[in-house]
Amino acid sequence: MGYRVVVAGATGNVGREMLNILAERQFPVDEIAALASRRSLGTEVSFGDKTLKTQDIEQFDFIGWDIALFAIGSEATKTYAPRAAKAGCVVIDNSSLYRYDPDVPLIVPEVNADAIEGYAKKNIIANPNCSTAQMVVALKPLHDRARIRRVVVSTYQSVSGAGKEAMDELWEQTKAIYNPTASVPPKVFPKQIAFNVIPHIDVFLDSGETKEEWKMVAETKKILDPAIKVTATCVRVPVFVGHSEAINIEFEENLDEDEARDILREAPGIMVVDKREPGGYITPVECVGDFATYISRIRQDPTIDNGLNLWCVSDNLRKGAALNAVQIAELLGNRVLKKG
Ligand code: 11C
Repeated sequence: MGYRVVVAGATGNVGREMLNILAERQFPVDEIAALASRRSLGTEVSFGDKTLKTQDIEQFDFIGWDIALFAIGSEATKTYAPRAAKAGCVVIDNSSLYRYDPDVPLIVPEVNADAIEGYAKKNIIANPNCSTAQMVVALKPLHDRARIRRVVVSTYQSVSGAGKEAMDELWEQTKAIYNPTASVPPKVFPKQIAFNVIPHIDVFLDSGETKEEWKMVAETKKILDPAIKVTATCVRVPVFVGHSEAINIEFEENLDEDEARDILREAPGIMVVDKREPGGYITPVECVGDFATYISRIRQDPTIDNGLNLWCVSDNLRKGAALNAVQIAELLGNRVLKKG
């Protein structure tokens, strides 16, 4: 016997990946419902070798459904997550709405799987922001060995994190660069993204940091350790899929680069590609469609005591969103619901 599973937001970048990954990982599904807003109704989506017709989320009755994977943004989540949760369906939510709620666990299974026990307070589990998910996968095994004091991270985030229209904007602007009669002014992004980089993701806060940067701080503390200090600069780059991060870590104890490399090689969810030669590292185009978080360029930071630098790349639609959500569903199934 398997589960009755709902994917809400099934026509979006993340929703489609949720369906792909449920099928790829052979999640024990008895029945699946693909939900969309009225605007996208009638759109068909793939689930393995099947095609699903989307159903109207507004009309959907969640009673009798076990798990709902939500990728519909905070506003719509506010309406539909409590409705699903109240009907007895456990919501795994990809929006930021519940991430900082003390009664909702925020989970990256490689890091804090035991937090799943807290799901029942609201019947909701939160999925982290993509830039946080891949970073905490990399930090966790190193923190276990040498205790992390401070992290300085700069991100290089792909446009798919901002949705399908953002991907179209990069594509159209790139083509227009070669066509002097065409012009594609910025719409989704505040400045031209083609052949450019933009040091701004999400809204600005009074502190001067952006919400994306704040999320990396708050979520790392909730998932991994509230004592870790994090400072982030989040940058949008003209890459379609795959977020990259340059991470500088200061530890309490000494950890040399060779031991760090060995620890990371053994850690769950991580692939180390770290040859000190041209091309001996991973770039975002190479991680697309993969489950792993890739680590390269592991090296000592000689400017501080106990410092290490590394380069971390992952598919933001997968580990950063849909894969992590499906891994949470697997965890919930194995530890709590026990049907599969
Ligand atoms: C981006 N990280 O790349 C964002 C997308 O809080 O789930 C995901 C936003 C979030 O634009």
